Amino acid sequence: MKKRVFSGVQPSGSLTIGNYFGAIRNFAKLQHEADCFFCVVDLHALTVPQDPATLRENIKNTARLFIAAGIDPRVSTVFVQSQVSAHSELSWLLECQTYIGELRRMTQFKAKAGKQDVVTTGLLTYPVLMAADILLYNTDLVPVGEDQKQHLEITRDLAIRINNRFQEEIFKVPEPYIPPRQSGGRIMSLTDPGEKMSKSAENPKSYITLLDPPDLIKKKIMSAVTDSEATIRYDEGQKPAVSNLMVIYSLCSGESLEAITQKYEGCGYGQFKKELAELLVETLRPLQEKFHELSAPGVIEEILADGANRARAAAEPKLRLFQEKLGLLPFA
Ligand code: ATP
Ligand code: LTN
Repeated sequence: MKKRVFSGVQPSGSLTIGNYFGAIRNFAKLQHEADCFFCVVDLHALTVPQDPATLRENIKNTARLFIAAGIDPRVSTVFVQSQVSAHSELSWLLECQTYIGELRRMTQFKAKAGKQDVVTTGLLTYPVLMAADILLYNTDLVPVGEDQKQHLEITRDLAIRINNRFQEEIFKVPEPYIPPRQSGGRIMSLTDPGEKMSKSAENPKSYITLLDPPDLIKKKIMSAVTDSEATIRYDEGQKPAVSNLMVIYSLCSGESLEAITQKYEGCGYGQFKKELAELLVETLRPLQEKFHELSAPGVIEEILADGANRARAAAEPKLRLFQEKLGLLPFA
């Protein structure tokens, strides 16, 4: 039996190279060995304010980028969360099994709540909806970046809690699939190497999107912060900014961090950055070309309609099972 893989990406902006190296590139790799579901989690994006027209475009563009990055919609199921109502339905049932205290402790909640004037309940219960996404599909593996580790732990805790309560395996307990930092698990901001690169950050110089044109990529890399030492070596603690650029270089070229250190011995940051920018432009070029082909009217809509049908069929039996276990009436 093939393993089941599920992951989601928020349509909260244009996807960054952090999303790509941390998650989406691995989606494309996993689809050949596992039965994969990749979801544009639009309901999660609503936990912070969104402009409706922009959100609608971002939902379609996120799905287009999945496919441009190598996900084959005939092999993997690509769909939009709000089109499969089982996600919202299970989320409520799980909320009734979740403690407020465990949600308040989430670092992402604390960080995002600190930036809002008012904090909605959705921002707090966000990890429960994520648990619903994952648990509906009997998921074995969840490929995500390092920042999602805590959310996966709460998903596992919920599954274990419910299975214990009913004394049977209702939900499969999923495993995280998180790359080490040196392989893209946490790509840092180009302007503040203490923060992760994020598509909803205020300063666009802090991130590179998958659709940035070559000139803009070059500008952003050339203006990325470094340090005053002027040597290229990997040291996360002492040289976080340069280490981050080296990780991006290594992910683009396939060279090890040691090989990059040797190659640039005695070179200044200027030459290293210039070559990194060129590498990144070449890495993103095929993806950008494919993205534009997918922009023809109706193409992505058809893929998503088919994906939603497949996802509904896979998700509904689990929702019905849990409803019945809880004492709700069987579905007529
Ligand atoms: P937002 O800025 O709206 O919070 P985000 O850019 O953090 O969004 P998500 O949609 O939350 O992106 O994440 C999609 C996937 O990309 C998740 O698996 C997440 O762990 C991964 N990811 C996000 N940012 C990074 C990063 N900087 N490095 C590695 N992986 C990342
Ligand atoms: N919370 C995740 C997005 C997300 C997700 C999921 C990831 C929502 N549901 C299910 C994996 C599996 C994020 O912010 N990156």
